Amino acid sequence: MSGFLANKTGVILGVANKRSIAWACARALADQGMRLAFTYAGERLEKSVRSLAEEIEGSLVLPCDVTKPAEIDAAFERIGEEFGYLDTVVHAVAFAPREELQGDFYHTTKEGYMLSHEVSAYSLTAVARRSLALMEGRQGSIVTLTYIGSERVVENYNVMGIAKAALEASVRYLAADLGPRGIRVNAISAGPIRTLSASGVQGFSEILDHIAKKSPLKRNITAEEVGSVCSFLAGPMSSGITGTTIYVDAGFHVMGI
Ligand code: 1JT
Repeated sequence: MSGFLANKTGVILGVANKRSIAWACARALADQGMRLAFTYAGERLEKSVRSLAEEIEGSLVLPCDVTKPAEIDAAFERIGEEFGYLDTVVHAVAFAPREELQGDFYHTTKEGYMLSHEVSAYSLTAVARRSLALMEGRQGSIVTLTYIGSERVVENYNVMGIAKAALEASVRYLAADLGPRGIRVNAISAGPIRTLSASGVQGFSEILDHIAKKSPLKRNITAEEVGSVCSFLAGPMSSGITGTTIYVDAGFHVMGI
């Protein structure tokens, strides 16, 4: 297969269904010739991920609940056995209990705080550590997803904003640690997109309307636009970029009032 990611391999964590940003990233990487492994968290998602992965030739599907160290170990061991090496990790995993994404932030429970950070922030470091051996000497690239709620107050985003701030700081520290090994680490700050995660978020339609009205491009972004930037960050065109956050948000983040 030709394409600028031919003979490269990658793993995507966080596909739930065909609307997932992770799925758009997978399509973009596969379109450039990358061979992919997909992970799913819990049996509930296995069928959906397997049926999507079937669309991508030669792909691998593995369980990996990022709160279970043994599952992360096993997933990377299998990737090593099947692929022999790894070039790209796409971390598209986040979770917070629904009740935490509404009302006042100060009501955040300790349990909600800890769980959201474990799944959405710490997991990047947990996964990065396991990928090192497989990425050695291959100019690897680690890409994660974030949201502007990490740097500005976005009503209802609440504890996820704190977790995404920790995730973005983790990107910088990991970039410094892994740069000497040739591994780059970056985040994509995506504008709001109607995905499974967004479903049930109070007032999500109003957020989309606001972006369409106020952003420089006067529209919302698509998951495919995030996928394109993901393939750019995975490939050789971004060889000088690490530790940073790239906005795929129709320019919304530059606006004041
Ligand atoms: C999670 C969820 C992480 C929704 C997310 C997310 N990152 C972005 N979104 C969409 C979103 C959500 C809210 C919002 C604006 C955008 C849900 C499951 C947990 C992880 O606030 C107005 C709440």
